[in-house]
Amino acid sequence: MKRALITGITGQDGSYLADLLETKDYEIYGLVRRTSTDPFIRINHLIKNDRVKLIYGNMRDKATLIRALEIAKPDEIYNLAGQSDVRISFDCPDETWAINFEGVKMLADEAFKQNPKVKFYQASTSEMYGKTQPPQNEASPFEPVSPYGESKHKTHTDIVKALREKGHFICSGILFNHESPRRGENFVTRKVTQNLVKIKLGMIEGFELGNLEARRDWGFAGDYVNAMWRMLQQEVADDFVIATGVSRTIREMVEMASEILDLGLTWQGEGLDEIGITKDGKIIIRINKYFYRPNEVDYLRGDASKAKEVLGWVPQVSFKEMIAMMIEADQKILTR
Ligand code: G4F
Repeated sequence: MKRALITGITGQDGSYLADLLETKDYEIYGLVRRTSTDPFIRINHLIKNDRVKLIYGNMRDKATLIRALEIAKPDEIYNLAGQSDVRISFDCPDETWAINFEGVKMLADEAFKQNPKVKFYQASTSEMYGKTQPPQNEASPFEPVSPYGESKHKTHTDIVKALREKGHFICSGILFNHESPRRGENFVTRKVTQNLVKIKLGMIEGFELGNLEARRDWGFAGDYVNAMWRMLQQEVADDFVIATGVSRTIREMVEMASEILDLGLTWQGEGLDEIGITKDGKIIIRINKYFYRPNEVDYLRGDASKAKEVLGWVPQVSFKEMIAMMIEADQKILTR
């Protein structure tokens, strides 16, 4: 039986990955940070069935990482822990750096020290491309524009590439945006599905958004964790772009969610004065400068041909199916 250590197991990706590894009969260990709220909501089903063993730890605390590795004795490590909120990284650059770079360095150095043969997956990101124009693939240059993107880029070059040159098995999964009903409420897709459902149910009148024109390549998180696993089943470690190849604006995403809920959304005005109105004439969306980034990644559209060719990976869930799935889940939660 293979043993896996997942950092960030309570997050969206960690929880889907744990579900996947359970079906493959892994012994699963999860690194969990202590918080004052219940972080286990996404993996409660696995805890109750005793399918994951949780170890308290923190990417900023080396002793806890050493201990987690000693307990888990992993064959595979999936490093999914991180400060993953791009907007917040502008407010908290030091914390972002400490977790996304220094923490990974401590974990990877100690992991290969304890077991030089361990296979290591590093959660890299399309945010590293920054201003690079699409389609972005493994050969495209990186031009990050946020502290988050910079921290991930430096980890990709100075940790992943450097350790691989020394002969270790370490991969970067350059994942484009991936969403699901388990997505955190601060990310734009979930914020939109949740708030539109609340509007439909008469729980709120409206909500605010930032830049509607940025383009993202959105896939389903459940598909993307499958790509992570495939990367670590290869003989040779490598980096892979994971994306759908289709890009949409935030505006188009909002329109699709509104259409599924039959809100009859139309737009009026421009820039910060733009509003979204329902067919009943209610203003449900306003624009707030606060939600704009100091520096924006304007256009992401990934080319995942290499993942298709080498890993045999192709996305299974369409964008519309994913948004519908998120709306259905939010309806269930909010009418409970
Ligand atoms: O949903 P987002 O916050 O995701 P973002 O910044 O693209 O980052 C996500 O994907 C990355 C992969 O490229 C990951 F590495 C990262 O960890 C994270 O998972 O924002 C998407 C877009 C942005 O252009 C943002 O400016 O939506 C725009 N947006 C417009 N209004 C908003 C809002 N984003 C948020 N979070 N909230 C808004 O009200």
